[in-house]
Amino acid sequence: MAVTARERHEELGLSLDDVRGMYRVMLMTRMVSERILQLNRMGRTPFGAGTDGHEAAQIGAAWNIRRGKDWLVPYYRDMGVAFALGVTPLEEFRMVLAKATDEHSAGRQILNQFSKPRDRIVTRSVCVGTEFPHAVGLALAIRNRREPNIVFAFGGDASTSPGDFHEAANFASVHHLPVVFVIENNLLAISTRFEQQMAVRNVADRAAAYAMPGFIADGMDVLDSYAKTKEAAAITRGGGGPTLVELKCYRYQPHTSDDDDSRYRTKDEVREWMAKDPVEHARTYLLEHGVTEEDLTRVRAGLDAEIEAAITQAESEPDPRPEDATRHVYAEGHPLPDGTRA
Ligand SMILES: Cc1ncc(C[n+]2csc(CCOP(=O)(O)OP(=O)(O)O)c2C)c(N)n1
Repeated sequence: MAVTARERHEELGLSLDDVRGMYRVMLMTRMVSERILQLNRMGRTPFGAGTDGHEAAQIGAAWNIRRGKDWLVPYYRDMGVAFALGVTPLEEFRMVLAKATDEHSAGRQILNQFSKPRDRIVTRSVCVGTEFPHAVGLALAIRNRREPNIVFAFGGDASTSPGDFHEAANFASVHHLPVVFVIENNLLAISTRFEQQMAVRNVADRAAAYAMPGFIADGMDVLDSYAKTKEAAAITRGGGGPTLVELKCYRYQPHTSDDDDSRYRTKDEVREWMAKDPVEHARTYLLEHGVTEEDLTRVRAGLDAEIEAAITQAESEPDPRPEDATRHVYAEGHPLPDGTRA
């Protein structure tokens, strides 16, 4: 009997159904991201920060996170990571529209500051890099509690420039903590290009300074992003201490809905990266492996219906009440000097 070479996904321990599942979340992320920008241009949402171009990096890496067991500290561009862990378009639109029903911050934070205790998704501030000391503190806590889980801390390339990252990486490596740093390198920090913000050629080169293994993945390819993050996570899960994965990708939309990207990049550069569209790339892989066009059309139609229903539902829900402005900001119920309670 002829021995056939195993397919890439099989080599990684994934079924074709797993890859189809990854593709569904990638497409969901793309469609929601585009819809947020459209609604912004129509004056129906205040602000957006597109995920387009980061889907393979985010979903490939996130497929290694064990939901409800491992801890996730995402950054503001990580809608795809959150979707991979079960956050829904309805939750997203409640957040985007700052509705009272938003379970992540009850309409307090700007979009994508995910917070979901039951799934161990931990919120961070929008200040770039501040997530890393929090993530490392978490890693110390779970190590002290002898939890068999690990922490995934996400950030952009520029989040590895402030001191927060270096202090966190140093502490994690000295104390051998169970944390994987996952860095989405889209070559830009708003308008500041990669070469202007660090002298090393790769973010992964920084790992050596902290005696951590550093991996580089093609962040436009979901299977490579999955594979490299899997290797890093295996070391960290096995007690090998912190690791770092750099996912090389590109952001297609402006930095946010308030940014004019024509001032710092050419249309040609964007077009060049568009030719490597991670969602299209995953779609082609599925078609080459026997998934039909009809099946993928059904996936898109199902997502379309879910997303439109989510927008209608979220828009119909109440805004936060002015009298609740300080709720979820200050502790409630603690004793005051006059004997009453806050
Ligand atoms: C401490 C701090 N400095 C500056 C900013 C303003 N700021 C917001 S996003 C951003 C760029 C971050 O780039 P990167 O980490 O590469 O992530 P990307 O947005 O490209 O995904 C900057 C400088 C901030 N939020 N926090």
